[in-house]
Amino acid sequence: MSASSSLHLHVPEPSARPGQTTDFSYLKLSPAGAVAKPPLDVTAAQTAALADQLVRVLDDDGNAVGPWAEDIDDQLLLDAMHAMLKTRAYDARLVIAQRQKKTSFYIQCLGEEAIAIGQTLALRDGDMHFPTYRQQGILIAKGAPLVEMMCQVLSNAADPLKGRQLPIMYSYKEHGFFTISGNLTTQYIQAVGWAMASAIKGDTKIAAAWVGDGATAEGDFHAALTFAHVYRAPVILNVVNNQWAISTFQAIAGGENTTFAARGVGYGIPSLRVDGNDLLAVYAVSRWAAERARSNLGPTLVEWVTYRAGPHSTSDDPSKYRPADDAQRFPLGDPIERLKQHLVKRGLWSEERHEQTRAGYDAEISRALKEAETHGALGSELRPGPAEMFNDVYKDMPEHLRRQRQQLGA
Ligand SMILES: Cc1ncc(C[n+]2csc(CCOP(=O)(O)OP(=O)(O)O)c2C)c(N)n1
Repeated sequence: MSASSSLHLHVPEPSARPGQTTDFSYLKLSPAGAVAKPPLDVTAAQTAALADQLVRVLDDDGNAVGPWAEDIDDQLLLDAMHAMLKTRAYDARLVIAQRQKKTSFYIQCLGEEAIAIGQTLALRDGDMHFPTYRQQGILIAKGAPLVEMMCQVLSNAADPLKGRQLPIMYSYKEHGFFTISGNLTTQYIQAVGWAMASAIKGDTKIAAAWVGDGATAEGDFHAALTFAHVYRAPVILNVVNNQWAISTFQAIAGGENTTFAARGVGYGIPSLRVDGNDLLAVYAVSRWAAERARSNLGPTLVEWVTYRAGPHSTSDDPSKYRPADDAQRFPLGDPIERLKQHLVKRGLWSEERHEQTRAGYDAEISRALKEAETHGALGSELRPGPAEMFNDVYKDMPEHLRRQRQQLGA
């Protein structure tokens, strides 16, 4: 390129659009077992090379290999499988409920189940997650009440949030699940503040911050990393790189020729890039990061490489912007299939048991939805009364809100 050629901007594009075939070589995968496990007190600079590789435990044959392969309790792996199957069944049923006009909106986490569930199982009760709308697996892994969660999605008379929130924007303090906000990335800096508060109080609890690849482009992401590094806050900074932010490819959020894990290194935060469809890798790395946080060694940033296998939401049609077979061709496969292969290999699981468990959850979820619907669904009269609209804006209702409530006759 000659120095006198005219300037132009580079606009990143995915390698394929509908009807074409994605070239996934941009992912730069490491073989299972190939990436080192550093000591807990590793420095950010020492993780620079790791942030460009990919921690993986499960190989193509379902064996657990390498330095991150831990002695994981059989029961924990079975719990993870159950939570993943239950989450997938929950999502599938609520997508249909949206099509049946029982709710206005839904967001599934298809293909990303291992990440939220693996990390939840690695943390303790009392730790606090600051999730996005795509970590319902946290609630399901923690055994949150399914019927009540569905009542929130249906905005019905039993909705714990009284119909004030868009479906799926749950809030469960008792399950360590911070109130979801529609404004991307706000929770990231809030998680760091919560972790700082835990340290100020001399507590032992840690926070988990969650964000998507697209949302890392928000200013709050950078503020969160700075604060987390400066005060060595006990927080896990999760970046779920599912390659897409609605119709925009991760390259346009800043992922081209670099990784989201590499961002953390620049802020002085030890950072890893991990196979997000490998439950064993998710669990091992989450435990490592949690142990760092609990040992006052500060934050860890983890980029989880995965693929958003479903539409962004029930309002989205991915066939307009990406190849239809992308999820099937994604080289890290499906997290449930990969764990299944491993569990079968360990003699803990079988095809029959898998199918039975899957069908069992389908039935349980259908029953739960029926029960939730007895409290109302979209379009029914059973819903929170209009007076609820004025409560909880402030701790005590000010005069002008009282007047407005009166004007409504509520
Ligand atoms: C501040 C803000 N800007 C834009 C939006 C609209 N919006 C909702 S989800 C989304 C994409 C987020 O993508 P990503 O962070 O990659 O997460 P994913 O949905 O893939 O899990 C956008 C742009 C929003 N909710 N908030």
